[in-house]
Amino acid sequence: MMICTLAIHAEDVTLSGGYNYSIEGLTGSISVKFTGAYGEMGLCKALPISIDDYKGFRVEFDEAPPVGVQVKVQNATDVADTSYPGQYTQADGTSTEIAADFNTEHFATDRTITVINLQSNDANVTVNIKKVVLIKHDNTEVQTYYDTSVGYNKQVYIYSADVNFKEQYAMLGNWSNSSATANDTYQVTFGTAIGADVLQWKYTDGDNTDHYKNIDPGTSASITIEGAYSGLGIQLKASSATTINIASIKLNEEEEGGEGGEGGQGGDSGSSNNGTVSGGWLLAEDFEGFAAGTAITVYPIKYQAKGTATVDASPTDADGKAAHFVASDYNNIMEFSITLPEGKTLKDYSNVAFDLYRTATDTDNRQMFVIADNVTIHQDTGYPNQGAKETWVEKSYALDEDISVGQSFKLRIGINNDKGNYYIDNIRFKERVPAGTSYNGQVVNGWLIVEDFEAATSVDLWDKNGITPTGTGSIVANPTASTEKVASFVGGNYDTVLSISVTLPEGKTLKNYTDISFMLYRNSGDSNYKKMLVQADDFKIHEDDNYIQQAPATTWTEKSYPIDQNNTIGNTFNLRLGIQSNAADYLIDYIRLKEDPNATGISMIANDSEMKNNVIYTISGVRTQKVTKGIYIVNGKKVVIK
Ligand SMILES: [Ca+2]
Ligand SMILES: [Ca+2]
Repeated sequence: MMICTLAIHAEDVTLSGGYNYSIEGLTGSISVKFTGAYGEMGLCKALPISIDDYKGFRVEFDEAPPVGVQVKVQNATDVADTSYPGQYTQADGTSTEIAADFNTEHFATDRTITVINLQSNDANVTVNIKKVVLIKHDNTEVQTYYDTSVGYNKQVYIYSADVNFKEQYAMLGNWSNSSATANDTYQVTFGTAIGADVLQWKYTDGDNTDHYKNIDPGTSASITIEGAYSGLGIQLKASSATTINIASIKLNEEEEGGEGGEGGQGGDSGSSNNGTVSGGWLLAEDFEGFAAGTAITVYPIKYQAKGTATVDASPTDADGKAAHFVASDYNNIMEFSITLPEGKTLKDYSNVAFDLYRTATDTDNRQMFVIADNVTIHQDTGYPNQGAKETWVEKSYALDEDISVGQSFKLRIGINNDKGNYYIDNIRFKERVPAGTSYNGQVVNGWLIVEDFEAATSVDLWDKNGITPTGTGSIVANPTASTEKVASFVGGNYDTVLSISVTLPEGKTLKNYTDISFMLYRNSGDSNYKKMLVQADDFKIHEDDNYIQQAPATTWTEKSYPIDQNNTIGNTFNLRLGIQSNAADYLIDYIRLKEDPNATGISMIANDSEMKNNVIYTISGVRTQKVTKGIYIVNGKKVVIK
């Protein structure tokens, strides 16, 4: 059973062991990757030893280590000598053992051995150590254990099943990380459900502050610790001495898997696209890099933190992950650690956006908060509906040009609702762009950017009575991002709105899109309580039934409307949209169409193990449990099995 990886990046991290747990309980092999030339790791916990007690050693490997890997044996005299003498026994490239008697001539004077290390003269060499034994003069063998605190230029993976708790509390390891940053993530996941006897885990940060978290009995769990910890230990508390299975302990992302050939997965997560930029949007957090069940910090707007926040499977995609908040009181939202690219601060971005999915139980008409550290980016005025339930809606908020938030910060997002039950995904930031940079035609997060006005010099008007439009349409500077452009409409006659000529990508019609979205900014002089109209040519997408407040004044608000699929609008059309007002003074920007995932969304799934727990039909409509190569309908979605 090889589900355990313990991956420590040794360039800047050392594992110095723990207490009250038994490394003897590690039943599998330890895999060591030497990341640099002359990388080294300690092979022997029992040092110092005397050659009067032992005559030699043997190291067993799963496969023959390459020539260039050697065992180095030294005494204190050798260690003090900068020419590093000692006894070196090199791998022959074919044997799965490196073994030797201690050189009695070399150790004739100083008979106490202080170093037995494994060394690789070459970088990027991985070996799997099965067993290390010391051999006594009567040929009896004593198994010894690795001392992973010794050495450099190595990564250590331990492939194993179980760790024995000798007592109630066990420390799983101490890490020190001289170059730790606030964005580091330490993650421990359990390969099997942990027993009810493991109650709690604790970690101690670099300031020696203890942090505790309870574990739900009998459930698989993972622990995620984020922060700039220069020293860190993880302790589990059990009700009695016991054995638990550790699936993995990782610092940040494991660089690569499978080199040891045994890196099986236990509750592993998908790959994240964090850090990628698309259509001018930086994707900051898609949660794909987290294991399901990972705890998320709850941020209290006031009073103390309440509620449950975890990374869970996406409600619409069993393979995807999203942040899930279940409230138990008002004044709590989720908190995410964001680190922008090198040299950037929040001033370099004009918008923050994310996807919001409200479950059926999430109650309506509560306020959205978006806070970066202690700077409030957005708080709803009034109590608007945050969007349709049981579907993803995009929420986007403008960032002031003079916002003072640095490269790394805590982003606190959520709805102030004691009955809150919602998901957040794909937290992203729009780069402030130089004048004239348009992203029209690009697709960001499934949304086609139709018109951002960055390359526009004028905007047309349209009157629904077919008469000459009344009012003035123009391109003006964005009031919250002065280098950017937006469309302005001033005046009106209740029947005139903006008109934008749209050409969809080749082969697409309006039916390929399920929603339209744009940003609205009402200047302070804009007359309130008027109806919004959105139509494509003569096909009405949306018109308000009532005279509602479209948005609070002097802030950007996202407007989003579903598109009835019962339309015959083709590849090109005139998009007519705006507030039907006789005293209008508003801005519109960033008009987008949401791609229909059912029209375009054949997703790729790598193997059939990911298909478990799904409702699967063949393309001909026969329910099946087994899949081979081909196209299937999984949970109502078309999926290609490679
Ligand atoms: Ca996601
Ligand atoms: Ca714009």
